[in-house]
Amino acid sequence: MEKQNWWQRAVVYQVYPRSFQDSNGDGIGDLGGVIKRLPYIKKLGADVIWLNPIYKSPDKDNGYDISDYRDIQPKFGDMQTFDTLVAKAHESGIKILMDLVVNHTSDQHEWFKESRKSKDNPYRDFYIWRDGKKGKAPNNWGSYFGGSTWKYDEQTGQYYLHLFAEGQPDLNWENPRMREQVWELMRFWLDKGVDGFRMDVINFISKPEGLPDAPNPEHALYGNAEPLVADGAKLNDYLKEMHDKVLARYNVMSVGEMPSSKPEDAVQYTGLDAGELNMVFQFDHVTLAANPDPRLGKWNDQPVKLTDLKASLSRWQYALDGKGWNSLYWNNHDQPRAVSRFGNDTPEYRVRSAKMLGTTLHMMQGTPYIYQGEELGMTNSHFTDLSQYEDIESLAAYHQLVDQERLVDHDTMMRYLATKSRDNARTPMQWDRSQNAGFTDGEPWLSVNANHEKINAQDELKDTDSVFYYYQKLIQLRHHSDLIVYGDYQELDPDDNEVFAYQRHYKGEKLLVISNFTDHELSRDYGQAAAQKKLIGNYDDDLGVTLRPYETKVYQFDAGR
Ligand code: TEU
Ligand code: CA
Repeated sequence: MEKQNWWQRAVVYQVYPRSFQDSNGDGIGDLGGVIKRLPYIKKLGADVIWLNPIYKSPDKDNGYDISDYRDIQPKFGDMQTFDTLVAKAHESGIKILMDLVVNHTSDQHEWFKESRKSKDNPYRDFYIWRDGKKGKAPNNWGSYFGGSTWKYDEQTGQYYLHLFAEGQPDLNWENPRMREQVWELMRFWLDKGVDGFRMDVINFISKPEGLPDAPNPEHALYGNAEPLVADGAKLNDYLKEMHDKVLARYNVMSVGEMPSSKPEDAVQYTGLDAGELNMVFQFDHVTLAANPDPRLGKWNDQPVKLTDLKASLSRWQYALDGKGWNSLYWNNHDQPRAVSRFGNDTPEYRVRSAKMLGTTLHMMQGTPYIYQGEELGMTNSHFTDLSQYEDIESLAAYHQLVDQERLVDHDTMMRYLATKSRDNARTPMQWDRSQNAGFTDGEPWLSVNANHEKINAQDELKDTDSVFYYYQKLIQLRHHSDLIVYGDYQELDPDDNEVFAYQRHYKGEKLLVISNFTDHELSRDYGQAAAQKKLIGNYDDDLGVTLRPYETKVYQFDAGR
């Protein structure tokens, strides 16, 4: 390979603007807040900020339902504030990645308003309209947010497709005029100086010919159509066209969100010479816990087996090495908090296990993503009352599984939500110990986690042993090491269900990473005694083959050893 691109050495910090920092007391984070906190992100050392959608939106799905691609959500600010943000970020050497949501728009987008007017409207074919079948929906697909993916529209007597909420109609990518509009809006932002895109469910844009029934109606909730709509026949063509007509003309980065894509698919999309995308967000390692009942979709509270997690991450490391490029993430705005899910968020082990997880991920090959608050070891929200949840997915799932289908009872569902709800990641950023954690002077749109008195940026910035400074060091190590950026990957002892160990090689040098995923002491010998250097670890001293609870350590071996 050895093709060097700026995004291969970069670390991305994900900002969920709604929950990051409020600057005007309305309880909603905004662009002014992001500007205020740029020095914090700079101090951490991240190279890129990925902003979740900040466009004009009715907010049915927190901005993933866009009504105007060229305007800013008024709650978040205006175009002038946005331009200031980009300028200030660039002044501090930080790039800005926008969220591109073009599998669907809002039903309030002008295109859709036109489209639904009449069958011969010039925008009709911007969306996917079908006749019903015997008075019912055109097929049996279930939406991610409950019910059918089809919504009947009185005005023209046809149904439109929405894989997500009713207010999120799917765009028709078969239509070249529609695609041209997408290329134009991408150029609009790139010409403003943004540095690339994270592309929402971009592997869903090519729908299967004829829109056939899904073979698994029992998965009615949470996208039983996923196997059919993911990685469709024309996806490569669309991505190549996007690359040739837009991306190739700018020095920017692109990451496609791709639920259920397999490594073989990702090699095609991210192939270093394929001319499509730079990397994808795969979902393997965040969809491991199997649910005994497929009708429940993602809802369960099963722990993940370490051997499964290792196999999953390793599979992607091997498959893309030298051929494509990985993105590395433990969590984001859709996933539970890393330390609560894969580590241990009790007071005794939270800090140790957060550092252990960070190390395990950041020493792999790929571009690491840090979700806001992960660098503080922020935990799941631990909500106990349904009224505390705001997320459309969580509420729709409760409604369908508890009220309508009676598949689970209230208490069970509350446990599932506490484990998997997207709101776990969306509680406000914990800046300090004050009542609303320094997030807002007003009433926060989503409750602040009570543990902000113990877990917050202000305290961590005063403590040299904090998760924050540990992440800062992880980032610095990557910036200065070709071994970490480019080295190949080799998993050690795949059957070990307690320790995740792997090594990396580059030009004769070797990196050895050892992480204890348990709360007890273990002993493992990978020849660490022969290392020249210990790069980082989460205990001050080193007991050699002994691994204390959640201990992690990284060793470097010189060339020729
Ligand atoms: O998520 C896509 C996706 O696959 C969702 O099913 C998501 O992973 C799921 O909610 C997890 O349980 C993207 C966005 O990241 C998400 O916030 C949006 O709601 C969704 O697309 C629709 O735009
Ligand atoms: Ca605000």
